[in-house]
Parts: sequence; C-alpha cells; structure tokens
Amino acid sequence: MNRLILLVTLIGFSFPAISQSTSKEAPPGFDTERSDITHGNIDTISYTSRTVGTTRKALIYTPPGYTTGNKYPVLYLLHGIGGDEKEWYTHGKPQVILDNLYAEGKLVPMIVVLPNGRAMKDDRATGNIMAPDKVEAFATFEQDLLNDLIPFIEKEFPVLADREHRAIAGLSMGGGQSLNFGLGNLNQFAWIGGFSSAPNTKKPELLVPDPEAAKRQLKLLWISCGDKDNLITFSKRTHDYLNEKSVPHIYHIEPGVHDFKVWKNDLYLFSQLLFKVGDTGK
Ligand code: FER
Repeated sequence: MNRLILLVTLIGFSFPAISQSTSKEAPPGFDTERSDITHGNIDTISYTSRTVGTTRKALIYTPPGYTTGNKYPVLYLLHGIGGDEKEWYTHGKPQVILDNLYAEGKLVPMIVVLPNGRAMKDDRATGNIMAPDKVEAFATFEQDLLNDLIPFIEKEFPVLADREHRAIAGLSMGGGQSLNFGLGNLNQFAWIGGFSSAPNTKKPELLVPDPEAAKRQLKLLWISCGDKDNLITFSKRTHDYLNEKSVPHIYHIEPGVHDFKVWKNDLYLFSQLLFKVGDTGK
C-alpha cells in the first residue's frame, strides 16, 4: 500500500482519491501556554553565510526532553514577505503549539529551525518589502539554506542528516520557497509543506517536472490555504496539476484569510504528520 495513503488512513482523513480536502481544526487551547507540562527551548543561533557574505541569524526550537545523546530530524520553517526569523515566534507561537502536542504524545521529537529567508546583507523586513531586490533575496535563500545553514545545523546540533529526516515548510513567500526548494531538491527533502503559498511558487510544470520521481521520493506533500485568501490560485493550480499527474498530496483548504489563524492551524496539523512513516526502510 502506498505509504501516503496508509498515513492518511491512519490519521483519520478520508481518502477518496489522490488528494483530499480536509476541514480539521485545532482544538481550543492548542496555542495556549500550559504551566503543567515540560517545555522545549528557543535559542538564537548565528551562522556564516558564504552565499550572502555575512553572519546571519536564525531561531532554533529544541523539543522537551532534548538531549545531545539523541539525534533528531529537522523541520525548516519559513516566514512570509513581511517577516524575518522572528515572525513565526512572535505571531505563531510554534513553541507553544509544539510543546502542547508533545505533552499529548502527538509528535516525533524534532528540531525546528526558523531561518531568515531574505538572503541579502540587510535582511530586515523594513522599507519597501516588495522591492525587487528583496523579493529576489527569497530565491537566493535556496543557496544559503542548502550550502550554509543546513551544514551549520548538522555540524552544531545532533541531527539526522538525510532527506528522510529533513522537512521544509513555510507560510506565503515561505510556502512558495518550501515548494520550490523542496520539490526542486528532492534529494534533500522528503517532507514538504506550503501554507498559503505566494506568487513566488513556480509554475506546476517547473515545480514538478518529473512526477514519477516525486511519487517515488516524497513522504509528504502538504498544500494548504484559507478559502478566502486571494493567493489560493497558486495552491489550487499546483493541486490540480498534482492530481492530473497522480502525485499523492494533501490539499487542505480551511475557512480563513491570509493570516496566522490559518498558519497556526496548518502547523498544528502538518507537524503531526512529520517523520512518522519515513523510517520504514527505502
Ligand atoms: C505578491 C503577493 C503576496 C507577492 C508576494 C506576496 C512577490 C507575499 C505575501 C506574504 O508573504 O505574505 O504579489 O509577490
């Protein structure tokens, strides 16, 4: 049985075809900090970027019970056009959402890296965030991620450094980056999520030029969007193409607009799927 189908069956979504729409919503309190559980830890790290020629910052979340005696899979979680490495932390409280999920035994222990996806010398979200050089820097981040940040994380932290233990996901511009970089580097990423992906998302034929390779290599391809988000066309066209080429994926449309209510819910759902069927051999 195809592992994606098995996965989807196990987590309780119905699976009528190659993909399905879902209407799952996180329960009340999923993003409320609890004092009765153990918490993970958030730190800031700095790495040398040969791509940009500067020292760059990222946040890193290590899970409750983290120990350097274990090795962890890694999720790279990317921000949007108006954000930086702190955007998820400030507006999305991923550490609270994930702490609560760990307390319920619903997550595989993983490290989450929150990079700055605007790979240029001044990588702050100031001035005209739509300026061409700033938008271009979101594409340049592919090189920074692959050649600078990932090697740094793998040198400094106890991580499982293979594609089946590496995930990439993000919101909006970060969703487009995740689909572009993930699907463009299937030798590096087996778990890919685009939340409300922006117009930087490559056209489907460029994004997945070899559907058979994608079918073989993907463990999870998640595409989600709010139903009232004007950017939904970019998710929909990707979903339509994947369906046409029979590439398994989850297409999650939920009530909402282009905001963190949707993205927090996406993180809640997506994170629970990660790294759960990747260890069975291949
Ligand atoms: C655009 C509309 C939205 C665009 C980018 C965005 C580069 C990104 C939005 C976000 O990250 O929230 O035309 O062009």
